Amino acid sequence: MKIAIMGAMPEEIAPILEKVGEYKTTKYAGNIYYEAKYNGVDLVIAYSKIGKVFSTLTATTMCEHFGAKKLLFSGVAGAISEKLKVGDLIVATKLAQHDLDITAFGHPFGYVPEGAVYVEADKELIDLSKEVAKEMGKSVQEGIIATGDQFVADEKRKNWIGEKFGADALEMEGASVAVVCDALDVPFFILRAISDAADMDASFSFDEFLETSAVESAEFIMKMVDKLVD
Ligand code: OS5
Repeated sequence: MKIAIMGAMPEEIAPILEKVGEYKTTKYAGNIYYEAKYNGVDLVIAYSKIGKVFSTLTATTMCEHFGAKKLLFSGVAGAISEKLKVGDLIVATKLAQHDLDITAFGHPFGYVPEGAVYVEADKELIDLSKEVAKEMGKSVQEGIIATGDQFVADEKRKNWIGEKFGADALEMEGASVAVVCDALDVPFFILRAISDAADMDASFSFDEFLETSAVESAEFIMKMVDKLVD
């Protein structure tokens, strides 16, 4: 079984590449894919570049071209919930696109006909993450993640997203990856470590904590891989 591990930015997959050691690189459709054998399991690893379009392309490529049968996303996010602080981990139970808006036709935010506002992540992978959290002695929160093509650095926008979608954290790729995996029947898991509070200081906090938070997320994801291999 091949497992895909994706991030959006180089910093989000760097700790994973370091952990796997040796890999083969393949250029495909404008991205680099890293194929590795890790504890006897085949991995395909890539960063997509930022946003919903690039992450859709990468998730689709990992499943359809490289044959991934499960997809794990590792990265950072902005916090909405007051309970989430920099460095904390959040596992997405379901994801929504906060910038999808055809409300002029009477539809709710995040909805298009024949789609759904929320896409649910794989329950077995979420259960596995609880075991991993216990073994690592880490507290990992579960919650709703909202995705949009926008770096949110504004309290009002963040609160609106929190209220409209019941979201606990926000980022720019998770929901598009979720839509792809759901459509292709590939179980998926989205993990994010908090880098900022999506407020007026977000860009400074992001710059300061991108690397350390990305490592937090990547270490947890690799423990998930260890468990999946067992
Ligand atoms: O991937 C984007 C979404 N990520 C999660 C996130 C987030 N999303 C929305 N709002 C927030 N408050 C969020 N906090 C965390 C992180 C990432 C955000 S976009 C950051 C862009 C930073 C950057 N721009 N240029 N570079 C870095 C340098 C560069 C230059 C050339 C090639 C690559 C990088």
